[in-house]
Order: sequence, then C-alpha cells, then structure tokens
Amino acid sequence: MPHDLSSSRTALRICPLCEATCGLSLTIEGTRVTGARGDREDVLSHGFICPKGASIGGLDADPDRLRTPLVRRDGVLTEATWSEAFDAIARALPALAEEHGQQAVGVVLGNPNVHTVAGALYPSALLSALRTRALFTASTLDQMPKHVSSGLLFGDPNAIAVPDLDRTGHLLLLGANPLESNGSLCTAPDFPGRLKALRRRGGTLTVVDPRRTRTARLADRHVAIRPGTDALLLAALAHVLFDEKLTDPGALAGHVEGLDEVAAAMAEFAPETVAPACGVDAATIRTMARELAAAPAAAVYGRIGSCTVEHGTLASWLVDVLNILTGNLDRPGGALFPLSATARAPRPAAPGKGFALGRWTSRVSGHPEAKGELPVAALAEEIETPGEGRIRALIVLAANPVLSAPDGDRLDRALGGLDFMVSVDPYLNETSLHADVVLPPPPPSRSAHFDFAFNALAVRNQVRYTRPAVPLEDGLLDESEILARLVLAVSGMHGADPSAVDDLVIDRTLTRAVADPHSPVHGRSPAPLAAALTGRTGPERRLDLMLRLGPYGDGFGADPDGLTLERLLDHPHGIDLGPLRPRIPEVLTTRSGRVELLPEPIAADLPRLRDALADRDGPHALVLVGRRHLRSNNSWLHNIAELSGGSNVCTLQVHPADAARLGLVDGGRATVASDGGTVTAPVEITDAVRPGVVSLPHGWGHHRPGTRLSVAAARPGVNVNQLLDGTRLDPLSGTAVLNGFPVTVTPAMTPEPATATVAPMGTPVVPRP
Ligand SMILES: Nc1nc2c(c(=O)[nH]1)N[C@H]1C(S)=C(S)[C@@H](COP(=O)(O)OP(=O)(O)OC[C@H]3O[C@@H](n4cnc5c(=O)[nH]c(N)nc54)[C@H](O)[C@@H]3O)O[C@H]1N2
Ligand SMILES: Nc1nc2c(c(=O)[nH]1)N[C@H]1C(S)=C(S)[C@@H](COP(=O)(O)OP(=O)(O)OC[C@H]3O[C@@H](n4cnc5c(=O)[nH]c(N)nc54)[C@H](O)[C@@H]3O)O[C@H]1N2
Ligand code: SF4
Ligand SMILES: [Mo]
Repeated sequence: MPHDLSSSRTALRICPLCEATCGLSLTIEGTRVTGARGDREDVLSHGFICPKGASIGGLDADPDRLRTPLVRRDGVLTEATWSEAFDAIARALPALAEEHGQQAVGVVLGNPNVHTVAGALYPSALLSALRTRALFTASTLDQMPKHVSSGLLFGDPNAIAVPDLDRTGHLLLLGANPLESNGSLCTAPDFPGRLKALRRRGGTLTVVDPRRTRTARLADRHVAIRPGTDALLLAALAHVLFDEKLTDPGALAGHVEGLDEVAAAMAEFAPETVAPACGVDAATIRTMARELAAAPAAAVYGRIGSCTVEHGTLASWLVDVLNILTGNLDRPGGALFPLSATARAPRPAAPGKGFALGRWTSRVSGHPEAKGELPVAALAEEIETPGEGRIRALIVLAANPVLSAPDGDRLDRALGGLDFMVSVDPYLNETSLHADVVLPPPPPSRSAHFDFAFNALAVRNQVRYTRPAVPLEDGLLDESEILARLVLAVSGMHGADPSAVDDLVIDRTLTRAVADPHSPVHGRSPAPLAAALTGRTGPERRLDLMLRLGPYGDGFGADPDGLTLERLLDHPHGIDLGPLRPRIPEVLTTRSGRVELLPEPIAADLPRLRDALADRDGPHALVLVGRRHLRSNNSWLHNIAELSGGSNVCTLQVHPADAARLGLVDGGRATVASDGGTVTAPVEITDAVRPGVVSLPHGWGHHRPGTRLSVAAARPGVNVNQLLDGTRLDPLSGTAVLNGFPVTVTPAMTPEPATATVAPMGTPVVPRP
C-alpha cells in the first residue's frame, strides 16, 4: 500500500537502540518521525519504551547525519555519488590485497551490526570475499568471555543461556545494571518491571556491583564487591555448594562430565580465602550459596562487569557452572537456551565438532584468536608494526573504536597512517573521519528491522518483523544494499546487481539443506525452492528462507501451519512462540556430546585466579569501573539534543572518604592517570561507589577536530579508554579489561577546556602522507 505522505499516520518499528528490542509505534508527519510510543500490542514488549526509544525521531532527523557518501579527494572528505564511492573502493582494496596479501585488509565490526538487518546478513559474505583473518569486533570489548565459556562448555559459542526472568524465584545478578542498560545477553523489554514482578511474586534479587546502582537499590541484597574479583566470589560459591553438599544437577546429571574435577578445582577457593580479595565477608558468601541452592528455581546471570575484567572468561564459565551445580541450567525458572525462529532447526543429539580456541594468533603480540576474531585492543599495533601481514586497509562497519577501545589516541594515529579506509557510518565521528570513503546508512525509520541476534537471547521465544516505516528518499541506499555493493566491490564483481549476493547465499543455503538428511527439504531440488521465496527485497527473501527452514518454519510445505515471511507479515505485532523450554542435549555440540564442565583451557587459567588471591592493594589503592546512563548509548547518542544533559554526564564518581583523602571537591576537577594516559573530568562525590572505586562512563571524548557532531562537541566529556594502553586483556578471550584497573587520582588545577570546534564539510581532515 503506498504511504500517504501528506498526513499524519502511525507505523510500527522495532527499536534498534538496545538489546531490549521494544516494539515502537511511530507517529509520522509526511516523511518525518514526530513521535514514538511503546506498541502495547507488541508480543514481547507490551508497550514498554524508554527515553531513547521515545527520542528516535530526533535521531532520525539529526541534521548532522550524513546523507550522501563522502570520498577523500586531495586529502579532503567531500560529498560524492554512490558510484564514485564504490568505484573508489573497487579501485583501492583489491589492489592492496593483491600487492600486500589478504591479511593487509582488516575488518572492524561495531555494536550496531547486531541491531541491523544488514549487519546480520552481509559481514560473513564480506569476510569470505576478503579471506582475511584480521577481524576485530566490539565483542572483545564486551561479551567474548561468554562466547568462549559457552563454546568450551557446550561446544557452541553462541549457545548462551539466559535467565528465565519471568519465572525464576531467585536471581543472582553480577556486573549488570539493567535499570540503565535495559539488559544485555538477556533480551527483556521492561527489565525493571520484570525485576519488580520477581519480588512481587516472593522471589529474591541479589545484585553484585561495586556501585549501588538503580538495579542494586531494587535488590534484597546488594554485595558491593571489589572490582575484578567476581570469579573469586563465584568460585567460593561453588566451593560452598560442594563443601556443604548442596550440589544437585538434577535432570542434567547424565549430560555432564567433569563434576569431580570441578569440585577438586574449587577446593582452594573457600569463602574465608577469597573474602579479603573480594571485599565481601565469608558469612555473606556462604549465605549467598545457601540461598542459591535453596531456591526452588534460581538463575545466576553476569554481564559487562563480570566480562570486561581480568578473569572474564573464568567468571562467565563459573556463572554456568553454578547454574549447573544447582540444577538450574536448562530448567524453567533457571537459565535456558532460547530457540529463535531463524536458528537451525533442532536435530537429534549427537557429538559435534567442539569449540577450538587459538587456531591462529595475532601477528604482533601473539594473542590467540577467539571465534575467528583478534582483540580490538591489538588493532593499533597490527596497523603500526611493520612486516609481512601488516594491516594497511580497514573496512569499518558501524564501529567507533577510537572511543570504544583502549588508547584512542594511538588508534587515531594508526588509522591516520592507513593506505585506505572505508567506514559505513551515519556520522562523521572520531573514527570515520579517517576514512577515505564514508558510506552512510539511512535513518532507522527507513530501514526494515528483524532481530537475528537478540531473538536468540530473549526471555521468551517470539518473532517480529517491521518493514521500513518511511520509504527511502532518492539518493539514499538501504544499508543491506550498501553492504552488498561493498561485497561486490571487493570481490571483483564491482557493479553487478547487489541481489547477486543474496542469490548466492540463498543458493548455497538451499544446496546444503537439500543434502542434509535432517532438513525438511532433504532430497528436493534447490531451484524451485528458491523460486518459491517471497519478499520484496533480497534480505526479505533471505529472511523467508531462514524462517521456513527454521525450528518453527513451514519447511516449504512440510508443515503447512509453519512460519513463513508472509505469515509473519500478517502479525505486525509479532508472534509469540511460547516460554523457553529445555534444550539439552540437543543444543550440545561438544566432542563428547555432553556438557564438558572443566575444559582444559579453563583448568589452565585457574592458577592465574589463584594468584589473584595474593594480589592485595595497599589501603589507598583506587580502581576504576565504568557505568552506563539510560539516555546514552556507547559513543553515538551524545549528538541527540533530547537525550543530553541531566544525569547523563561524564563525571568521575568518587566516594566521600576517598574525596576527602585526595582533596577532591564536588564539582571540582580531577586528573585520573593509568597505563595509557591521563584524563581530567569533573568530580561527583557520591557514596553510591564503594570506597577505593571511582567510576567514569565510556563513549565520551568528542573533542577531536574534523568530526561533525555539533551537539556532542558542545559537551565533549573525556574518553575513559585513554587510560588504557591495550595490554590488559582476559587472556582466553582477548577481551579488554575495561573495569577494575588501577588508577591514581589527583585534584586538577586546570580550568575546563573550551569546547571542540566542528568541521564544516570540505574542511581538510587529517591529510594523508
Ligand atoms: N570503557 C569502556 N569501554 C567500552 C565499554 C564499557 O563498558 N566501558 N563497552 C563496550 C561495549 S559493551 C561495546 S558493545 C563497545 C561498542 O563499540 P563500538 O561498536 O565501536 O561503538 P559504538 O559507540 O556502539 O559505535 C557504533 C558506531 O556505529 C554507528 N552507527 C549507528 N547506527 C548505525 C547503523 O544503523 N548502521 C551503521 N553502519 N552504523 C551505525 C555510530 O555512528 C558509531 O560510529 O564499546 C565498548 N567500550
Ligand atoms: N543506556 C544504555 N543502554 C545500553 C548501552 C549504553 O551505552 N547505554 N549499551 C548497550 C551495550 S553495548 C551493552 S553490552 C549493554 C551492557 O549492559 P550491562 O551489562 O547492564 O552494563 P552496565 O550498565 O555498564 O553495567 C555494568 C555494571 O557492572 C558494574 N561493575 C564494574 N566492574 C565490576 C566488577 O568487577 N564486578 C561486578 N560485579 N560489577 C562490576 C558497574 O558498576 C555497572 O553497574 O548495555 C546496552 N544498553
Ligand atoms: S529499552 Fe532499548 S529497545 Fe526499548 S525503547 Fe529503550 S532503547 Fe529502544
Ligand atoms: Mo556491548
């Protein structure tokens, strides 16, 4: 149906801004989004919305958004046509790979790729076309420890159990603040309401966080742990379960190996032993363990504060170990594996290939790969260090590592030294200003939305799809088409129809499916199946294919009542697919076909945890942790005027006792120093942080000349990641330690610097040598 562009109307759009994936009802005047409300009929979010979703119109219409590609000419980024932009890429990248080898072209994938259709469907084709191992993603600033522990335990790095929020009786939550973040690796719109409901039904909530967050204030028990020591605390909980004979894996018992080995490994982590390091008394630890064991159904859940730390993989592993020891993994009310509509359809349980770690290592520092990725923290050295395999060109999709990764100043210099760089990004920001070609995606209202990633992490199985709410104006390209053309430009097919990429994937998928005895289309011929796909675009046809071959699909007629794209389109508020259900052993792909409770790489990392017991700070040592604000989103929502100001500020939170000792005053300024450098920020004195802990949010530092972020530049804040030099990593996952690293803090005498200036288009931006 054609849109009436003259009058006011509403359209549904799933919010792409965080993992909660709320259904929004947009008000649209002409082509402009003038309002957003929660969609009350949405099968998952039931009308919930947060201030970010409500401001999506501001993001959509941000005058600083790029509306045409930019191409660097004589050192200057200037507006260009799409053909000029893709021509430039097709000229430069294949030639560089030809001359210097495939590893010379690197790829960086940022967080929004998990929030877009394009980001889900095209990066794998891009990587196969480039055949590079130089892959860096936001995962090594985030959840890679969880992928590694899941890979080792279950055989599949994407088999991530989520807490059964709506049915659990006890939630032990570590290093997460869903009242600000709205949840992560646990897609649950209205997380706050769901936590309140847990308490209303008589359940209990324990929050482990060095800060008394809004989430902690909702809890029955808040444990203000010393940062970086969650793995020790969790090991002590496991110790108590064994020591007091409280373990009972229940239905899982026959599917787990290594229980005795874990018991032996935990023996040395008694509560009394870990208490001084964790800053949590032994009696509290014992009580926590007993509560966990006694609850009829309980879930342990850890997020950022338990991942981006020295022992992130061990902590992530221990979260699942505790769920297993208490019989809570894979049972309703515990932690369960979601089954998304685009997942592979379940098949009979059988041993699998297992999960390999460290199949190759990074060139300069020898970091092991994890899930095919190298640590983002090692990106700068891979660009700067001469020698065979040096990265000379970079494709950056939806990432801003100059702010989100350690030592942005070094990365800023490194990016400036590349031979060629492409950014697919709506903003000219701290990272994209280095690109030779910037390809801007359209605003959210012009894009279709499907949650390929988050449906597999949702607390309820469900499926929703929204088509673009506003048609694409002339001159803009859908991001799927941008990425498809990028794939063609780097693979010697420059200029071919972008649907060729989709057709290739469809053909490959169907060829594999018809040969698979477990597939509903086994033995059929691929071509008629491909012809039967519906959808207006390549991505829609691929979605139809995945839905039809998926666990709830129609199997191309095998189950006439099953899911297809057309059926999904008939349900604009989504289709509820029921509560999470047990999936072990079908979900396991370890070599043994069982849950491998004490995998070798984990066992080999335990001595490092033991060493952490001895690692005592002096009485006045300070460590830094991050924090998120509800009205912020990593590095890229600071340009939305509706969301800035209020509590959404880049301040250094300091405990009153530390402030008094250090001579800091509220509203004064402090200089923070660590391995990578110093930053100076306004001081906010609050007893919400534990003594010995200071907190600074990330994603700030919008002072660099050459960006076009006029609102953000007026309140630039400082980049907390400048404090890091990129050498502190969780060794198993390559994840940067962003929380719990030592800092020194001193009063700053310097006044607040002037705000940054914003480059008008055409200003010379970091000319290349
Ligand atoms: N100190 C510290 N550092 C952290 C963290 C922390 O807690 N503390 N958190 C880390 C975490 S969890 C993450 S996920 C990373 C995030 O790290 P990044 O992914 O590097 O950073 P973002 O700030 O999310 O930047 C996303 C980029 O995508 C662009 N973008 C937005 N929407 C779209 C779109 O639809 N399409 C495209 N192509 N581009 C788009 C934005 O303009 C921006 O440039 O940061 C990490 N850094
Ligand atoms: N408003 C908003 N929402 C977001 C984002 C955002 O930037 N803003 N980012 C999105 C992204 S990319 C992600 S990954 C998710 C993250 O979602 P969450 O994991 O909920 O992230 P945070 O809100 O940073 O909460 C982490 C908490 O860990 C605590 N912490 C720090 N160190 C330690 C430690 O050593 N141990 C323990 N136990 N706690 C510690 C911090 O004090 C903080 O309260 O949020 C997503 N949602
Ligand atoms: S909670 Fe997340 S998904 Fe929901 S409206 Fe807010 S930003 Fe969007
Ligand atoms: Mo993240």
